[in-house]
Amino acid sequence: MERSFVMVKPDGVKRGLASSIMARFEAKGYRICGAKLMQMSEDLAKTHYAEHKERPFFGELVSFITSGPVFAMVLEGEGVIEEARKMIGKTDPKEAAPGTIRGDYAILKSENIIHGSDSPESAEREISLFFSSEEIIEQSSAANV
Ligand code: RTP
Ligand code: MG
Repeated sequence: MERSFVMVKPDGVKRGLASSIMARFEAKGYRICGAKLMQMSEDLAKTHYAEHKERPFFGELVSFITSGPVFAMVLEGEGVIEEARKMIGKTDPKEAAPGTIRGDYAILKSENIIHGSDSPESAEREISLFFSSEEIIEQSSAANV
């Protein structure tokens, strides 16, 4: 079954939105198969966002994402990678539609509340970067009907 990596960023955790955001994914029907509050190290932040290392905002992005705890999740369900990105909304909250997480909770592109994997390759890479295999719990789909 398809899995994605989703993470409430430090701004979302500070504002007390982690549980509301997790609830949206559960209500949609995705299973939570891993979840934890964690403080990202600078090394982890640089590896996670390595695709942006040449961009002018890279330094700010790394300091923002390490500025406080994040709430990391592994979600499972059919089509979850693409659908979670739709639920998250566009990168710039000003362009994100109302009803999306960024559209409902954020204003600034630099503090846009949540990250979600953008492809099957990113999902696999990010899940293994943030979670050990023991931290991911297999759930039978029967338990979630
Ligand atoms: P994310 O990786 O955090 O889920 O966001 P995303 O896919 O929607 O956007 P991405 O292009 O991967 O950018 C990663 C994060 O970098 C910040 N950003 N700032 N100043 C800028 O032009 C700019 N562009 C991107 C955003 O905070 C974005 O979430
Ligand atoms: Mg991205």
